[in-house]
Amino acid sequence: MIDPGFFITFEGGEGAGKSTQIRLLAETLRAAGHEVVLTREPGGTPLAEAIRGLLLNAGEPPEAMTQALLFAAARHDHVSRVIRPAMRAGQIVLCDRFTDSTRAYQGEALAEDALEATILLGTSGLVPDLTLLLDLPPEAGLGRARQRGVAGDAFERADLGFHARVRERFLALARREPDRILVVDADRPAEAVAASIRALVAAHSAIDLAGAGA
Ligand code: T5A
Repeated sequence: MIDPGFFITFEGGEGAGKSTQIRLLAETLRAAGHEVVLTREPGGTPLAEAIRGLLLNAGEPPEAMTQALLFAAARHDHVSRVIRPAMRAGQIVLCDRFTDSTRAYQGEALAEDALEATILLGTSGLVPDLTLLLDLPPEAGLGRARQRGVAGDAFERADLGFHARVRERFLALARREPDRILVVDADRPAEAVAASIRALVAAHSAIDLAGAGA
């Protein structure tokens, strides 16, 4: 059975503006009268948030397969307890990072078939209806993230070359699935990025952005 809800994921490198943009889109959708669930990965449930702490605050990141399995375990809890129920209830789910982050970050060290096997376990086959890839040079994103003055997590501390390769893997995924993954130039003021996102959502979904309260 096809769920009546709609599932949008936000992807991109560190500091690309995902949290900022997901909040702005949620405000627009709620003002238009939609029921919206805003969530994130790793996280979204108490168990998955605990796994997030293990992954991001570890001194040394665990091996890539251990990472992928922990992301999959967190995601399974998140999908089954939060995302699927919301989709069944006809809600719009906005998620800050999802499976494409696993492909872009853990894809460096793992063979594709092994990585896809962990992704399938974590999602039970759930694929986003739409993915907005916020793209900008990693220097700019890391600079933004560091300006907040919060100590970087285990992934943020990786070298610039790693983040440049993460960006390339995200862009390669967008080339492979151009109908699902839409690239947004995130190297612009937040309001300009938000306007592009509203236009893309309007053009690529049946969601009415100008509904009731808009
Ligand atoms: N990970 C995750 C994996 O390795 N595999 C996986 O499967 C998954 C799911 C998650 C880490 O886990 C890894 C990837 C990550 O390294 P996280 O805390 O979610 O960690 O990290 P980020 O997603 O990178 O979170 P950030 O908060 O750093 O980045 P955002 O959400 O992209 O950016 P945002 O909106 O918080 O903005 C950052 C700063 O920039 C400013 C904001 O005000 C803020 O100060 N800003 C702008 N400044 C100028 N112009 C704009 N347009 C701006 N937009 C925002």
